[in-house]
Amino acid sequence: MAVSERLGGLVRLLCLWAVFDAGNPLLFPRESVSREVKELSGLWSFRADKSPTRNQGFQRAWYKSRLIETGPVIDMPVPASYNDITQDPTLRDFIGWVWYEREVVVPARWLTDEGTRVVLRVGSAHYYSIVWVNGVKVAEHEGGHLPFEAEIGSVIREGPAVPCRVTIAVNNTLTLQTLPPGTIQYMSDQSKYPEGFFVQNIYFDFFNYAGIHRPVLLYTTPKAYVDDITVVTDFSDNIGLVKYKVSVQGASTVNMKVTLIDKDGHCVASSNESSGVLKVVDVKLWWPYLMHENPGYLYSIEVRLMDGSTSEDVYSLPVGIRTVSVTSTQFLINNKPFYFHGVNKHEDSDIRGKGLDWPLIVKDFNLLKWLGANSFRTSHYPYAEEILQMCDRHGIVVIDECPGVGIKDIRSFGNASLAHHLDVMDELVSRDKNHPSVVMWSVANEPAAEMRPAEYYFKTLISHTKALDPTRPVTFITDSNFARDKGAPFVDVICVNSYFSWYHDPGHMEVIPIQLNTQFENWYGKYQKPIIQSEYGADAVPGLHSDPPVMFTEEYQKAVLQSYHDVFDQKRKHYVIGELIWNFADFMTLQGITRVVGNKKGVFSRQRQPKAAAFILRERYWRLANETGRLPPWTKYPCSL
Ligand code: GCB
Repeated sequence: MAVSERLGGLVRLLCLWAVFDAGNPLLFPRESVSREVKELSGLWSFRADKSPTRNQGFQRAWYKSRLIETGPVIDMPVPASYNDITQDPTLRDFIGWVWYEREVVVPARWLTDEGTRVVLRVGSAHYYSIVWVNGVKVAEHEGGHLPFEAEIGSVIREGPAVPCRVTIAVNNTLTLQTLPPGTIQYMSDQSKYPEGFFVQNIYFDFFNYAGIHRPVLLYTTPKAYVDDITVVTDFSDNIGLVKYKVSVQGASTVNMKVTLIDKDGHCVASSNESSGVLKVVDVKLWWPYLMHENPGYLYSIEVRLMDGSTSEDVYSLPVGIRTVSVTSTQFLINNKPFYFHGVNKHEDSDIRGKGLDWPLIVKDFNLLKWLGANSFRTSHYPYAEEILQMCDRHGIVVIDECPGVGIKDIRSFGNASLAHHLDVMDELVSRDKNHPSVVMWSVANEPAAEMRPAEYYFKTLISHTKALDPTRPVTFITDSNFARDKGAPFVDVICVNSYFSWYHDPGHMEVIPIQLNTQFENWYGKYQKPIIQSEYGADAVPGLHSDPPVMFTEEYQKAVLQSYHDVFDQKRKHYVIGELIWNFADFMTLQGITRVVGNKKGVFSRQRQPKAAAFILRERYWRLANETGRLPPWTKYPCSL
């Protein structure tokens, strides 16, 4: 390897010195010799505040005593959406504050050992949350899908109630300034509506599930602790480069040992500095699933702090060494062209709604692999960190989307909305920056980008995101309406959704080749940027059949996909770099005349059974994967996984 090439990698990395500094760092809680984790998953007490103003809980200070002392409570599982847990339709469609409470026995040592920090962390709650411990407010957070935490050591030591009481109030109301936005509409005509009737209007196509969706837990660290780690990787020939930066809280000077460890447990590089570049000889790169015989290779970087006393902190972070870049016609991972053959998903299932559920997560990964999908987009919000960790390990490539969905009202382009959107991007990048699977940020889905303020809004949002993370491309997802291209000049990759022969020219599949060709030529012609078909598809009610195909049957869904695929095959020779089906599985939506118990564009049913389209997609994706010619024979389709 030429010396200049090696230096090239180093210089590239050193230029990234100032990145990733925004956002409140929240390392994923991991156990280590210095850190304990106590999960609070299970049954919590629950009450929805059904008072007309939804404010009784605050007026009567429900957080000050046990919830059961201020009124009736029911059992509520955490994590889970509360909407589908009971038989009560008013709870399914509830808008306003709900109250959760759980008592926890905190290990005595956590209370007596002043050198231990005790942190309460909520993986995500929809959408506005306030948290009290023993009646003392410890945290307030706006927005779902992202974690927040509070150090509670001083509160639990003050009046060591046994057990200690955690109360969380969560409000799912959406306004013009929230993400996603929504409006509350009161109907005061009492000849038509009952007294106090109001609805939550939303401008997105999934059920507005609410509650505590991801695990709540307590974890400990020593007083001096690893607060954040940022890792950026590169390579040159067989040398891997891991640029890292560790931030420490709770001590002005500490001794540090940073070690990079391979999968077999061998130390491959180390340092005593809080930032620097670790070099890995004979590097094993992180490769996507089906692009390499050994996908998802992870090292781990172990940070060990010694503050001179006996207590030390140890934190280990998985690290995949890979690069991402974009040309005018290609998406490159490790300098090799990568074609996205994948899906759009939702966090959605029967009963649990958006609650994190391990059996579902593992089933979905098995289905992704069966399908031959190498990627997905986290439509339309950040998914659980546990899911991204699976992607890292299995080599599933991710387009990581923020909850900027349904920005349709001109009032949602104001300064307050933009400021919140920027904060959410800070939180998202801060949470997900170290995942090798995350290769691109998506700042919004199908906003009304033809509106006047949209240009300033998206220019600011996209440039802010690029400044946060110069190592990954940025996109925003547009529909095929060419008038909505206001964000396109600023993005690195154009992502277009279209539903030809469905929302337009319903039943006329003969328009697909013409309209899809026009779509691609327009966008590429104007912007000369690579394009991903980020959504396409058709609803199919499982088991509904018709030949010749008609809308809503499995045959129609299959035929729409095949027509799209013909055009993709022409365009992927030039500038189309990916195709993501809408959707992986059927999912729940608001009730409405276009939805028969939810959106049925899944290639799997909501219960994860394949429709005819799944087999079409499976054949195609394995064929596309085999074209790379880099798969060992045993991974070739058909195979048993
Ligand atoms: C879209 C949206 C997605 C919808 C889908 C549909 O363009 O991005 O959220 O669910 O269309 O099925 O209408």
